[in-house]
Amino acid sequence: MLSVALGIGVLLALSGGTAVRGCVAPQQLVSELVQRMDDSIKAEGTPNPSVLLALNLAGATGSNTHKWLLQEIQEEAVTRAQRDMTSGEVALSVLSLFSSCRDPRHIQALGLTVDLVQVLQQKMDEEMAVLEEEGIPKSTLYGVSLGALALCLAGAGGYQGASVILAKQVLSPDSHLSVDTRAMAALAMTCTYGQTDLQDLQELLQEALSAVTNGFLDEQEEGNGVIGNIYSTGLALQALVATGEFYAPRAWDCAQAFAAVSRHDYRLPMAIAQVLPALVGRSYLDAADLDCATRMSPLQPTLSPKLQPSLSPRLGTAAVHRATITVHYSITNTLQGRHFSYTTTVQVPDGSVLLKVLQVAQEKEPDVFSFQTEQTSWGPMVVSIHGLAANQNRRTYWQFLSGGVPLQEGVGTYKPQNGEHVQAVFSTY
Ligand code: B12
Repeated sequence: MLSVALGIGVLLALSGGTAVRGCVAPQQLVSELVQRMDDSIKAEGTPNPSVLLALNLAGATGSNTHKWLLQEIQEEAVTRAQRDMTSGEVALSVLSLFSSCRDPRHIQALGLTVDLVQVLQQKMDEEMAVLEEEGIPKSTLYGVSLGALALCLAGAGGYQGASVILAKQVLSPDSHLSVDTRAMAALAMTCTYGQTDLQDLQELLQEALSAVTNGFLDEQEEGNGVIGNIYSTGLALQALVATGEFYAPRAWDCAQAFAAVSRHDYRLPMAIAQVLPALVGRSYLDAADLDCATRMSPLQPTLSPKLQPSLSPRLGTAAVHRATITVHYSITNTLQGRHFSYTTTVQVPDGSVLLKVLQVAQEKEPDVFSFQTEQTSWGPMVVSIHGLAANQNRRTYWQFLSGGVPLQEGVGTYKPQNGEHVQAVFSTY
């Protein structure tokens, strides 16, 4: 398993290309993040196209787990894309397959064939129809951005209209898009800008891209390298890598940003997958632009013996002698149907993740604190509490807060402190 082709240094030396000059992170950091992602592949179970995409962009393509992941993603594409995937999920599959030197228009596995680009076009048509009718997309603007980016890289129709909407949203003072969404929209708009000769469209995109990227540079300065939070910083850095011409002649202090990234101990494969491309001077825009000719020669592994195997997050259930902490936990719904509000106090081993708190609360009072999770690319997402389920059509979800401030991590990652009060509040997005 540990035969990841970590000849990263070699590849980086070869790649050059699209990297912003001087903006490449220390090789040790890159190798360690690649290793963590590679270790996660089989442990996670569900194939994650973002991980494949990031490994390819970092040039780490030689491991057996990489091959296995590519095969799994192709199998998922032929069996699930049309029926079960959102536009964003199909787009991520398209990007990951492009970066694996596969033609997403012709994916074959398990004796089946699928044209993923066509599937994506259909899903984006649905997004656009809902957007035009209701002013919000079927999924999210983040998903629409991913879709527009993938269609643009595929040279397929249907991304220009989406990019116009993204540009208008970015420029609207009322839209309050997250850093993550603005970053993904910037990648889609940059691709569109490069593909169009329409002057009106170019001017609109230029204005939007200048607004997003200058905003990111301001936020980076204010946040000492962090743009939004540490988990949105990866995508924001990818956008800054790809959009130099829209903030020129202003300079980007990439060293400050990379120092902030180096200080954070990224463990979640998904978080690593979003930050890693920027650390090697690349972005999702480069997915269809990798050198497939040199891909076939496996590199020698240069694995550092210090690297730890399997660094995926774990529940705090195995500790035998750990001290316990007390956590207060509330669930509140004042949004829909019968309103309710309940609070409990539980003891869990010190260092437990929030999911453990929910589990102990449920064991104590199953009639009140019952809950359900769904496995996602970011770990377990709480989709229902006390019988009240999140609903994509109504745009409702269970939001988690501590001291009134939204958590920046999910229940599978966040570790509450002794005496902390965590609230789950049924909310809209
Ligand atoms: C859109 C979005 C949401 C939407 C999803 C709605 C929907 N039906 O699509 C809503 C508003 C519900 C949401 C909720 C939360 N989110 Co959110 N979300 C995003 C965003 C902007 C895009 C995700 C996406 O569409 N990806 C594309 C699709 C194709 O991929 P996907 O894997 O199928 O996407 C699914 C998962 O991402 C999942 N999801 C979304 N957010 C989260 C968060 C966690 C912790 C988990 C486990 C799953 C999850 O919902 C998506 C649709 O099903 C990302 C930004 C990013 N950088 O990735 C943040 C992001 C993933 N979210 C984040 C957070 C913190 C949360 C919350 C924990 C916030 C809170 N305080 O409550 C909650 C989840 C709580 C819970 N119930 O468990 C963080 C995760 C960081 C981390 N280390 O875990 C991110 C990275 C934003 C950030 N920079 O802080 N989110």
